[in-house]
Amino acid sequence: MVVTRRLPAPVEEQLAREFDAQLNPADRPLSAEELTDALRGADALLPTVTDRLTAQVLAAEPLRARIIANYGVGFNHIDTTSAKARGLVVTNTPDVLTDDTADDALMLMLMVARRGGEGERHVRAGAWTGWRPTHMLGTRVSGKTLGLIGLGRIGRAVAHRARHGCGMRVLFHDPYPPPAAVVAELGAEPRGSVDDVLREADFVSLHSPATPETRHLIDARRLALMKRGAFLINNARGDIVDEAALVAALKQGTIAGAGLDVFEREPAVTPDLLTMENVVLLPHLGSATHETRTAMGLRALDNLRAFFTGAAPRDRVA
Ligand code: 8YV
Repeated sequence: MVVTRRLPAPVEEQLAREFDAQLNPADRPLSAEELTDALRGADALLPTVTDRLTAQVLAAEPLRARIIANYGVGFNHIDTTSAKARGLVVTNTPDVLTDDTADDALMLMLMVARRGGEGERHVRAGAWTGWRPTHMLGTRVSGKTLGLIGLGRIGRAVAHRARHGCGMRVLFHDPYPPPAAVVAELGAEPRGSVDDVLREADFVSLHSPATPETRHLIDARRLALMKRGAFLINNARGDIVDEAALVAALKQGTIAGAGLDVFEREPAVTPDLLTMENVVLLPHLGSATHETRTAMGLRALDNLRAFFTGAAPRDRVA
């Protein structure tokens, strides 16, 4: 099996015990040619978000691989239609990263509203002259209205934290909502459209998968629907937001700020964002804890183990 990136040590150790695993100790991203070679030479590939498994890569001939066990819940970097056409099974790693990713969304929300990033830069720059009643005032989070676009596993974990931790009112739109009992227990209020959520929310947090339908879901028109004092939070996928439109909206004061963990062209970030104080920028840290990154690896391993013992891998997505 080919493992495309360096993984936490307990995962690599277990992989090496159970499989003939080609690891990547230098952690250098593989090129398209190297990914194609891996599909030609190995029975399984364990890739992640930085590996673009396009139709062209998946056209590898002769194809030896039978399973792509993705490390991560999102799999928009894999052309699943082509994978299916080639008879490749694709799995992901849901559940284990839900709580940490929800924590990350809360962190972004609190940091941007309470000017956490800006304040930290201020202190580190030696610019702080001392406490004063009017210094660096931000926006209250507690008791405000949070609008969730997507109420899947992560959206629900964010709703729970926001409601019980910050006493927020939670609205959501999801074209595939969870059962009514789950929504009722969360105390989240459904809205019939994304636009309806945007009009009412003080904070909008994105928790949809990246699909052709959600590409640039948040565009100039929708940003203009948001309240002028509202903040946009995205730790789902960069593709969901039209980054150029977001930059324009931030420049024009259409919205108050943004907390971003993901970007359209990672690791590139639109240069204008780097100079804006009302924007929090994190390097795709959603699931980045020791606990979760190990659990993600072990979950990918579970899928591989099941597949090669002839059982159905529990996280099959294609
Ligand atoms: C990962 C993620 O860090 O799982 C996902 O979809 O975005 C993050 O948890 C990374 O993208 C690995 O796939």
